[in-house]
Amino acid sequence: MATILDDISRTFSEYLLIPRLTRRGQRPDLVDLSTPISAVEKNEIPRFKINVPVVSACMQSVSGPRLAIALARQGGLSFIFCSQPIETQVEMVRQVKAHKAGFVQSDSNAMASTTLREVIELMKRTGHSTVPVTADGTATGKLEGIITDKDFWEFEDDLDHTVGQHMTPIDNVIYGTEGISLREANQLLHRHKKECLPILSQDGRLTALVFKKDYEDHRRNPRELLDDSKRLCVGAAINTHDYEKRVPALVAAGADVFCFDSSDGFNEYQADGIRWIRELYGKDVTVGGGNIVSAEGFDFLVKEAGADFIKVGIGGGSICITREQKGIGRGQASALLEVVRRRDEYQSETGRYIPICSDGGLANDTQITVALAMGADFVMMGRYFAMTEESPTPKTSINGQIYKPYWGEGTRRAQNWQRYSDDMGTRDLVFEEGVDAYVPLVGPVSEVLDTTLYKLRSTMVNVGADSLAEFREQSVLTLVSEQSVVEGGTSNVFQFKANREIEDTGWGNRN
Ligand code: MZP
Repeated sequence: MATILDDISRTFSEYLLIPRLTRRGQRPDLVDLSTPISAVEKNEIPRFKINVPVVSACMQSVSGPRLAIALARQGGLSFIFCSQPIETQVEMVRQVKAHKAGFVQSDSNAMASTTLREVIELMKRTGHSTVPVTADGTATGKLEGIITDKDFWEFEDDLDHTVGQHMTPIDNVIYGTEGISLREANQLLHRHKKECLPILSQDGRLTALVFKKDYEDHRRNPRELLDDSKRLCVGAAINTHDYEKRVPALVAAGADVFCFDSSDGFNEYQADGIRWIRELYGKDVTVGGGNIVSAEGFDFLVKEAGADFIKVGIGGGSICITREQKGIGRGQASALLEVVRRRDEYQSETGRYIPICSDGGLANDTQITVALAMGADFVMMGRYFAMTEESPTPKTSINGQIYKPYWGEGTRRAQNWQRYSDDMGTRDLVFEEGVDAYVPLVGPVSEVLDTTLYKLRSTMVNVGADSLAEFREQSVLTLVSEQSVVEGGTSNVFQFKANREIEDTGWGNRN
């Protein structure tokens, strides 16, 4: 006979946190939100940490390069979707890695013989207004000068003139030499009132550029998630069908973290994939497994396969209809609590700490906080990021309000058969497990996330926690009755919507 669990499948909205002692001096802005994303060995520091506990979903309508850049600049991480050819995913990863703070390799170069017409076209195509002029027109050629959009007038000058006639020649260019620190480079920019500093090798070849705007960006975004070469970090989703080709290509492109993208990751194909990565790269590559919703799923992917982190969640996603279509899944709170309990037992037995990601179904800021209080180390969200300026989909006006399309990976539109079929037999989606929908536009990632994280930090202070680890340890949660949910809203008062056309500001009403 089937086993019937006593536990009811519960969701985050059924819980509330009980405040605990807040100590003098505790303040939201002093709370540390950094969190590990790779397995932490006993007495060792994590190999990979993110600065805020949020990552964006492995989805076409969510994690493109623009969002990945915006989120990494806020300290989080995007997982570029894998439901696309290897080459295009690699290109997206490259774009994020090219956006590095500090020393950048020039991707817009010209020769002295290039015409102004050609250089204007290059500037428009790349969006860069500073172009190094090298002997062979490459990013590493001998530097002959610099041309910027201030060196000519597009509608006055003869566009058949050459770059050589308008550029600042090398003798007048302020440059740094290879080996210079970023700090020294920024000091040179400051002293000479320059926007861009070329860095040259001993024999005069261009090796990198340092921009004033990157310095300013960094000052404005101190939480930025950077690798050792000061490039932004980015994650990449992979599947169980082509990881042997996809992973090496993504590693070469500079992807920092990998994550198997599967609606149900409790299977031998995924374990094979994780083991394959471990054998080839050892611990140099961080790889997450999932999705699972039970302790036995955790044991399988961690003990048998060696996953670095585990993603929890089946059927809770805002665009997901897996539970209706297939009758599998679990309430997200119940799933998370069971997996966290097993993770903690595993840590007591072995000393190894496995970060847990709560994936999908987070309907508002409170639920992010509850997920982290229950023991998640970070959360993965699709809808939240699909609603931002930087998501890859176009804005659409419907009845006077701006929306963005948001669709699941289990829709015919996404054609992500690999996520829903781990055996090699099926090539088509026979039925859909997701829907094609719209979400309201809420603004840039930086603004939306700032509010969310500020709320999280204030709740952590209410619980007396200075870090996410303390938050997990100290949190006391209570189940709520339907009546207490009603009590939690406003009661017996009138609210007027003067000057507010939209009452709900984005998260919607999924409580
Ligand atoms: P949400 O943040 O929009 O609620 O959920 C995003 C999560 O839903 C993703 O990270 C993924 O785990 C899951 N997902 C993506 N596509 C589908 C689908 O088509 C889905 N069913 O469930």
